[in-house]
Amino acid sequence: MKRIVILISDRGSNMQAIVQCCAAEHWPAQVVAVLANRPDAAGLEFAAARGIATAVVDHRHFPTRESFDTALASAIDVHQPDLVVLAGFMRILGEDFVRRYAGRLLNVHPSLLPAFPGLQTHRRAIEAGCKLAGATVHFVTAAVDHGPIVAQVAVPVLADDDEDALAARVLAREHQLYPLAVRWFVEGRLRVDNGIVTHTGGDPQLL
Ligand code: NHR
Repeated sequence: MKRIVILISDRGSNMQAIVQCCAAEHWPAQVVAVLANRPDAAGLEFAAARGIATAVVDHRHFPTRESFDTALASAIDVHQPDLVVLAGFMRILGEDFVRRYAGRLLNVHPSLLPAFPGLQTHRRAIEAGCKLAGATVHFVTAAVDHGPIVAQVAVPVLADDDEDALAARVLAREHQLYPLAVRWFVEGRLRVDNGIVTHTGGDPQLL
């Protein structure tokens, strides 16, 4: 059984989707812990109610990013994960942290990367007049939102969309995309060559 640790900052709706799919689809994996950088992250209750270990590493209690990263890594390593999943985790992680979990650290970002990395991605897509938006699951590297792309999903941008409307349309598809990508990882179906990720069974990596 592969051991998954999920990091959240708030509701962790993608965490919830992964926990539910993992159980319902009998993945060879278990979500062993959900960790948050905020004590009020609502997703902690969801996890605790399902018997999943939870912990908070509050970034505000650390004087530097490095000391936060070190404490977070210690809290993660207690659970000996095979995979660490960022699910709406909102703190940029430093080089040492990323190196420690290289090749076993995933994120979902709500844009069609490499377009619109970083924050306020939906607003920027609308302002640019994009007709297509979406979400990307990628391996996490030191360059934020620039790691090897595992899978993507596309949605239309509609003429009267505001940020919230577009965000909701993208998020609904993230809840399909992210569990699928995590499942591929725990089933050992992903290969990375020169920064290009392929599904070894040839499954489509665009939903
Ligand atoms: N860390 C690394 N090294 N690489 C990535 O690809 C990362 C990462 C940490 C988080 C998620 C990402 C997203 O999906 C993610 C990818 C937050 C910020 C940010 O600017 C940027 C990207 C992402 C998440 N955070 C501010 C900071 O100073 C804090 C913002 C806040 O607390 O609301 O860390 O979008």
